Amino acid sequence: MRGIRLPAVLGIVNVTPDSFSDGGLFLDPGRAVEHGLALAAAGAAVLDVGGESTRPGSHPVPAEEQRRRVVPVIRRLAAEAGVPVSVDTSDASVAAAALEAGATMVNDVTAGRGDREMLALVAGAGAGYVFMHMQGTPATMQVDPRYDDVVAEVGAFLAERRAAANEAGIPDDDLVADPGLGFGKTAAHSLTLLARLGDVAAAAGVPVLVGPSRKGFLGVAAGPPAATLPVDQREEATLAALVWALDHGASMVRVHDVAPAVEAVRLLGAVAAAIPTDPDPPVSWRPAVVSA
Ligand code: PMM
Repeated sequence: MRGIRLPAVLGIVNVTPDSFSDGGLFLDPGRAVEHGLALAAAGAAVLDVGGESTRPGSHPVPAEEQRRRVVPVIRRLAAEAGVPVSVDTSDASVAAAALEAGATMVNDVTAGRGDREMLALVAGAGAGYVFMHMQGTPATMQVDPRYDDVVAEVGAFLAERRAAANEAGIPDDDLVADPGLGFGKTAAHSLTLLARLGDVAAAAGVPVLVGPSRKGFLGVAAGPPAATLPVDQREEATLAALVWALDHGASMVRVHDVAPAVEAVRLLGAVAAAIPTDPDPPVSWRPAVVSA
């Protein structure tokens, strides 16, 4: 992704009354801007501003209302935050208004299938583009999602949407693919996508973003047996998931709580830098000899 050093942390600014974990907290534009500035100060490389919740069971928000929510926030963050601003929308008219207000990236959970104008708009603006896999629509996507092979199907979808974006004039340097954790997927599907993220990234052919932050599959997988962690107790599981993802092929993570994610990125970088390259390493780095 041009202009963004990878791996990168995207900080979420939801200007919505009903997002699943922070709905209503930042509906007031002043509070949303304050929150975005705090996320940038905590090390977010990008701020992702959205005016439409895509939580399971949600319905589309009219474009005019999305514009009313996000444009004033994006205008101020683009001027003051010192980091690129992305707009989380699948509506091209909302994306156009956001780009005009200073956003330089579009995060589209429909990967261009929600609005036929989207790919051409992004290409014409020379903007960055995150395109995500989703089975169905938010209204019904969690009603019995099914795949024969979730990794192959999501990988093929991302490859097809990358080709469509290229065809519309968006170069690979501006593209980021997202397997869409929790979007038309059971907990097992999301875990399988994380487990085989390297295969998903190879199929996509462009940098990969994942958004595990506070999602339901974490509550299922990290909670005690036969229980689910409530949404306000999923930060540790979020961190574990994103460390796994960054170590297995992700180049970007989209999170609510930026500071721990930034620390995790730094730590992974430090560990990677400490990997010995010496073909004849000192004794302490050699595996211990276990005698029978
Ligand atoms: N998740 C949500 C919203 N937008 N965009 C991308 N690219 N990937 C995601 O996983 C994603 C997204 C839902 O989470 P939120 O309501 O907390 O923002």
